[in-house]
Amino acid sequence: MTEYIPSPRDWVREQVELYEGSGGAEGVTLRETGLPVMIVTHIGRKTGAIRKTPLMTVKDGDAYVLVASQGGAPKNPVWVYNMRANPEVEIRDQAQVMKMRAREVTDDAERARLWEMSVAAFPPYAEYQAKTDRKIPVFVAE
Ligand code: F42
Repeated sequence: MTEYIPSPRDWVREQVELYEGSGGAEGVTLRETGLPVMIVTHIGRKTGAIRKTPLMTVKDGDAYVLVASQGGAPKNPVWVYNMRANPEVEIRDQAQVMKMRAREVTDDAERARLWEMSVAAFPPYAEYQAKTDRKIPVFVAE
């Protein structure tokens, strides 16, 4: 069995434990915002270990949009590199668990459409983009 390495960040690790431990009944929103969170399970590109990353839930029909905002930090979150190396992911949206493939969105028009949708779902994404010089990577899991 592949090893699971929890996030080194306490609040992230605890959210994953509560979310998965309750079968998607608890810990499913981002703190005071009350907005929905999903858990993206993927594989570390160097360790080969299982990684679990909570992200805001952004839906485009049956597909999910993954926004690598990391609060507008100057660097990409490292899950971006894991997903570029291995696009096979599992998305947990509350009690629903789905195997999907994550594709980085490179087409400008498609990114613009998905970005607008992401900001509508989670308005702070707009502030995060304004805070950083990097163009925030966007993936779509389908
Ligand atoms: N982050 C976002 O970017 N967008 C969101 O919408 C978002 C929402 C959200 C909601 C709830 C919540 O609890 C957290 C949320 N976060 C959101 C934070 C998100 O879950 C991640 O913590 C954040 O994006 C940082 O991702 P990260 O992949 O950089 O994680 C760090 C903390 C981490 O785990 N680092 C590990 C470490 O040990 O330092 C490395 C993990 C790793 O994947 N290692 C790879 C491996 O091989 O195993 C190697 C990677 C490499 O190339 O070096």
